[in-house]
Amino acid sequence: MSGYVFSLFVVISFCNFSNAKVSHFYRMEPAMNDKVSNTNLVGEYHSESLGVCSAMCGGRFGCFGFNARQKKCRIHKHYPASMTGQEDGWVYYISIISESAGCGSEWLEHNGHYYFYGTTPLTWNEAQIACEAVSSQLVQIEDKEESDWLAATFLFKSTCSDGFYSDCTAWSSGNISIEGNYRWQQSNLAMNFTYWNSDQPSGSYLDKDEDCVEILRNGKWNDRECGDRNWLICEKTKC
Ligand SMILES: [Ca+2]
Ligand SMILES: [Ca+2]
Repeated sequence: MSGYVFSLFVVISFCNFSNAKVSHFYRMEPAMNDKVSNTNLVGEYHSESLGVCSAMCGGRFGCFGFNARQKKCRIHKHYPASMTGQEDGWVYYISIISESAGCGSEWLEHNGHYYFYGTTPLTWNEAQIACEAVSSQLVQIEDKEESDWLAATFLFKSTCSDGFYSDCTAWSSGNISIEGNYRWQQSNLAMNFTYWNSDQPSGSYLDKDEDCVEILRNGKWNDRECGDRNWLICEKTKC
């Protein structure tokens, strides 16, 4: 029963999803269109629009189909391996990150933790939701070794521009907005170790709302406005 209560909560809390956000979390999967399957099916629901349908899915399930003619929404926990029935009007969307659920090849292991690196530009809140959708959290950095490894592995690229803060950066779970001091948001632990880039954090003395923490390509950190779109790194301790 608790599962149903949780699902209802998810639907309510994601009602502010807009159609525009669909493209940040999902990509269309034309191979599934005009078909149905009961494999991994969470349910079929009435839905007035694509936005409402994606809100029901909420970034927490692997994929969903929307049928505009029938105003129906089919939510699948994971991508179904085969589509068994033919039914016109269905258009399907697959979560960009949920495809990497579990610890598949896109999760890199380092010191017993697993890391996923995503280059779909998301706000800090969206990035947090995206990591939670695959049973992980935005990365929490315990020491210099971890920060240096993350930067060297995911962020330092020959294609980075000269603008040090303009690309090759990624959200961590660091945030100052709720408690008034820097914490790792999802674990709610205080930051015992910090590794700020020179002149950072700058939000307080510039009087700007730079409440979220990103990692730069040199492994050091910058406080940045949470509504900015950025790459993300998710971390989990078990698969
Ligand atoms: Ca960590
Ligand atoms: Ca800053």
